[in-house]
Amino acid sequence: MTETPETKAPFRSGFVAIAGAPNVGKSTLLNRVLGEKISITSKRPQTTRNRILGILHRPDAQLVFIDTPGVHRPSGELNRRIVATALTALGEADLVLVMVDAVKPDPEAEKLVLSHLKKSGLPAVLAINKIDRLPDKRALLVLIDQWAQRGRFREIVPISALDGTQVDRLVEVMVSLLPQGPPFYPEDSLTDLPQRFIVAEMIREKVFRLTGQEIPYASAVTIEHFERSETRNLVEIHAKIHVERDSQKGIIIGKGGAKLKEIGQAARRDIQRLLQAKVYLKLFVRVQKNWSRDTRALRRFGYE
Ligand SMILES: Nc1nc2c(ncn2[C@@H]2O[C@H](COP(=O)(O)OP(=O)(O)OP(=O)(O)O)[C@@H](O)[C@H]2O)c(=O)[nH]1
Ligand SMILES: [Mg+2]
Repeated sequence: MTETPETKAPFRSGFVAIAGAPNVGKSTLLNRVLGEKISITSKRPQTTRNRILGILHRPDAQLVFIDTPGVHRPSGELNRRIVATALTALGEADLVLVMVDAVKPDPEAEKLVLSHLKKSGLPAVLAINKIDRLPDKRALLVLIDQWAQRGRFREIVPISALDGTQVDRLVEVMVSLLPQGPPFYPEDSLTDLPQRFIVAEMIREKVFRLTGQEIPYASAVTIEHFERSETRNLVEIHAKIHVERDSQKGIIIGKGGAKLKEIGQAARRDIQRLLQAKVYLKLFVRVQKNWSRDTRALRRFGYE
């Protein structure tokens, strides 16, 4: 009996920055790839405000994804910091995953991303997302053709982050483009973010999803108290939702406290799943005038 030597593919690892216009589905893709929700999503643009790191472990590779805020022309101090966060992430990456919306182009943001990509000299893959919304295959072929002319992508992969179409294929492509090398993070780690941060994000997501008008953009969340009782598998959390005006506080609290209750209940469900424990969540609303323009407040709320 002859034995053939094992031809094992070399282990690959690296950082993948997910970059694109606001609302194209970057965070949805990250959650889909990880099979866990660590990055918040909403139908509104500018949901993500920080660099969100998520680690995918495979037998042959480790992909460290950096989900970034959507790139746009910033107005105001908060937005300026948010966009800077996104563009800085490019500097950390081995590979850039550019994401675009198949049905809603954003020429200004796309131009900005492409020009930074070019400056970085990094290899890039393009994901054309939301193809579930395209009328037919022909429309997709036209899009692929247009994008092939616009940028120098190693590969263009049409996907649907929402229903998972072609996401596996996209991951395979990215693995093949990563450098060879050992993993960066231990096998059981999903993110480098503290649990408290993700908890605050989950509350912010409910504010994004359950309130309208200017409220989402005028709010930030901080965790004031976080205590785990191991004996009872219970976590007690007190969080503050900061808004800029009394009128906004009124909207968040709602008639007889109904809106705040709704936000709390929805957030609690997500947080319980994340922490694998029963959660006692208490929410407070605080008015801090013009926090989004106040350097100290921005830093305290985590927007460096
Ligand atoms: N139909 C469809 N909707 C999608 C798909 N992927 C994401 N979405 C939706 O698009 C919206 C924006 O998704 P997000 O993941 O928050 O987008 P993002 O790029 O992270 O946005 P920012 O953080 O604001 O930059 C949400 O309502 C998602 O459900 C997709 O493949 N198909
Ligand atoms: Mg996002």
